[in-house]
Amino acid sequence: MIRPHTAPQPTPAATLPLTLWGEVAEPLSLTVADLRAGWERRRAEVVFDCATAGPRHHAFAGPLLREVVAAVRPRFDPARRKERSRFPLAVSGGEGHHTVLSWAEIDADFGDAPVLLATRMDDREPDGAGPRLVVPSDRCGARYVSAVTGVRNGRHLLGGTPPSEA
Ligand SMILES: Nc1nc2c(c(=O)[nH]1)N[C@H]1C(S)=C(S)[C@@H](COP(=O)(O)O)O[C@H]1N2
Ligand SMILES: [Mo]
Repeated sequence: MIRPHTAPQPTPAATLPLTLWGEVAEPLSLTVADLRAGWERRRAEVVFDCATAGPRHHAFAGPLLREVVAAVRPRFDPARRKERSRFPLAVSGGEGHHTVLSWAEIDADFGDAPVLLATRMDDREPDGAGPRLVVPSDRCGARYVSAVTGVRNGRHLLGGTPPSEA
């Protein structure tokens, strides 16, 4: 009987593509290689704090989240600031970890935060690790989601009528 050297491994989440979906004109799945090739690379040197592991210092590089999301054309009228001000983004990654941002945080007319989908950390480019959300303005590390597989866009994440008014 021929035995493989190693047992077959399940596909790690980190090798899955990143899918931009939700309230967008064109959903899109991107590999780490696509992210490197398709957008201008920005750098961010950051310090963030982890409740369990202490302060982390890293140099990240990759495209701006807002430029990648712009490619799928989120369904808001760009000329209407109120629409942009209430458009949410939910980012999911490895271990089922997920978080939310608002478009206004990253929009140049509002928070203008240079949030990245980093493909490089400390001069290493581990393709298997997947992209990492980098939020340089955050003091805590919880939104530095690693192995990002999804960015869900849209107003369906918010809104509605408070029960007290229904
Ligand atoms: N996919 C994923 N990303 C994650 C987490 C996680 O559990 N899963 N933990 C977050 C938290 S709480 C912190 S503090 C940082 C820790 O980053 P490090 O492991 O590179 O030090 O990762 C963040 N990103
Ligand atoms: Mo953390």
